[in-house]
Amino acid sequence: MACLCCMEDLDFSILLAIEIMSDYELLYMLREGSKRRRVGTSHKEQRGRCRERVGNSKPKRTKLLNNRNHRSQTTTASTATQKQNHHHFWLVQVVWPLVHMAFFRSISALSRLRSRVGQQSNLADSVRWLQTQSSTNTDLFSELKELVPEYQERVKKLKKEHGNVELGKITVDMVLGGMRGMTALLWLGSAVDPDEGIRFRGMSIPECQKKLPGAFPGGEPLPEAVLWLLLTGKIPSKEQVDSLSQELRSRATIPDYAYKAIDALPVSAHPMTQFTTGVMALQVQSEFQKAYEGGIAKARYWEPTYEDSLNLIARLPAIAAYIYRRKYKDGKIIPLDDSLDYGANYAHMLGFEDPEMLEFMRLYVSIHSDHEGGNVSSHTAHLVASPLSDPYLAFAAALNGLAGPLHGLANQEVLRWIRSIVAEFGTPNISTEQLSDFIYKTLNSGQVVPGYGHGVLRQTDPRYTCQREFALKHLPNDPLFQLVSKIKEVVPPILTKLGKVKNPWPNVDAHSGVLLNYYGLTEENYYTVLFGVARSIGVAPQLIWDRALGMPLERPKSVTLEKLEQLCGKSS
Ligand code: NMX
Ligand code: MLT
Repeated sequence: MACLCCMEDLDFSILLAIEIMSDYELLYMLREGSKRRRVGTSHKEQRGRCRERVGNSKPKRTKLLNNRNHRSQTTTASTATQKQNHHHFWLVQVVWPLVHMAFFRSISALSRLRSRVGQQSNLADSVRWLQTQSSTNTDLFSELKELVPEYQERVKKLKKEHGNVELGKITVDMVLGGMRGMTALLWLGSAVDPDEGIRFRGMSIPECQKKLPGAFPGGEPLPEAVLWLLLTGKIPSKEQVDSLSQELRSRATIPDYAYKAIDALPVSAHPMTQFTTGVMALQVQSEFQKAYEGGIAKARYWEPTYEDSLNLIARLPAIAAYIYRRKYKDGKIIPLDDSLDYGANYAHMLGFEDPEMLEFMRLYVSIHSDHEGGNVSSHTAHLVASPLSDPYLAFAAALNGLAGPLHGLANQEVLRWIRSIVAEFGTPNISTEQLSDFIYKTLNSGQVVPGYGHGVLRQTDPRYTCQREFALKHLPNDPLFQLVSKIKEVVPPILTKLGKVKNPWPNVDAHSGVLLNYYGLTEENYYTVLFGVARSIGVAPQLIWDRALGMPLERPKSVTLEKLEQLCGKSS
């Protein structure tokens, strides 16, 4: 700690303290490790982790302990009472080695941090780096289990000490305006800044692309990595992500009755209707429902919620692919490939093998996963889960919200609209004037321009931008991509001129369709199913945390029109 006092840079001191704390945490783990209840393979892995860490420091420890043994033997010979021996034993055998170890590890931490901080742009980056370094556990459940008490404590403290802090005021506009701008939900995984867009656990999309493991070096972030990040707040290593990929594959078996439930619908049913039906059929296997009926204690609700969530995420691609093949292809199921990651496997089961399409699917699923808690699908899932409905019930409800054209169905509407432009002019290669006329035609017929505008964003959606970058790299000459680029120039000034649109810029849905179409997924009515599969990766972590944090049943207060008028009369 002496080193800390010499530090001029406060950030650096904080980093050092974090590193030292993680060393003490390790000592604590070594001591407490045997007491922990272990689950499945995670037990082995955590034991492995302890062994590995002990193993690494063994030479130092052995030397120290040998020295202490030597001194201890000498001392024992010269002391008079057993009591003194006892005290000395603890001092020499336990306390002194621990102090030594912490000291030397702090010195080594200091030197590691010195070199590391030089490479980091800011404190947040360095803290995240440290968080990554502090975990080698490849079992997500046990990783989460370690975090739960800490988060519970934080929430308890907030409630106890700051329960009355005001976060804003509620206006009539908010009540009549879809609760825009009303901060009323806790959501751990992500937050949307109106100008910068989404951050997953504080990380922007470019940061995720740089720091989360991909299928190959420099590849797009793997959806499994996003899941790990959203759930734990930690950047996973490639080893952790590979382990999660494997775990998801091992959970991906679909009961036959789920296919039969979908088959009971006419093939003409919209893919989203078929998808929700499939998810409802999967609910039959809910671990949470079983555990609740078996009388599980509230403190452990999150555990079967975790099981349901991982099973749900694991099984969605196969259900979704079945719907695609049933509706648009030969109806034959393409089995999961045990060598592929989550996003690539989904593409493979749909029937695509082009490595570029597989890579696009990784990006697609990652960026569509989460968009804080207030969007219709995420909020719906959280609301429906709040009376302890299990994750399948909650997610099926979320999908029904996603299926609305102002939310997730917009991706379908965008490609349909783009196709109608091409149909109108007989070519995608049209002038700015022609495009402008078409946009006015859309608006004058009382429709919205799909893919533009947002409830929170006030700038171009970074999810649009990263898809554009992908397109620029892989399909710059695609005529529909070029049309999408032209639309991005022409729509915003027109929407701005209307004077009422708060965000004239493109959102995530403005771009995805042309990329999917380019790679051969041309059936736009299916696009929202892709969005739905991805959204499970953002929603499920929050459902788990809702149970771990004991979040209550959601039940806001409504107001009648008469009461609202009366309240307004009073305040004017
Ligand atoms: N085209 C035409 N009018 C629009 C558009 C648009 N793209 N966006 C907003 N407006 C209108 C909106 O209909 C409203 O008109 P009115 O007062 O006559 O009802 C007015 O502008 C004010 O709306 P905003 O406050 O700017 O937007 P709001 O937060 O209410 O709605 C959306 C957000 C996303 C629902 C809206 O922008 C929209 O309908 N966009 C097109 C559909 C779309 O792309 N949805 C996908 C959103 C992303 N996602 O994946 O979920
Ligand atoms: C989403 O991804 O959920 C959409 O952008 C809608 C939203 O955030 O409201």
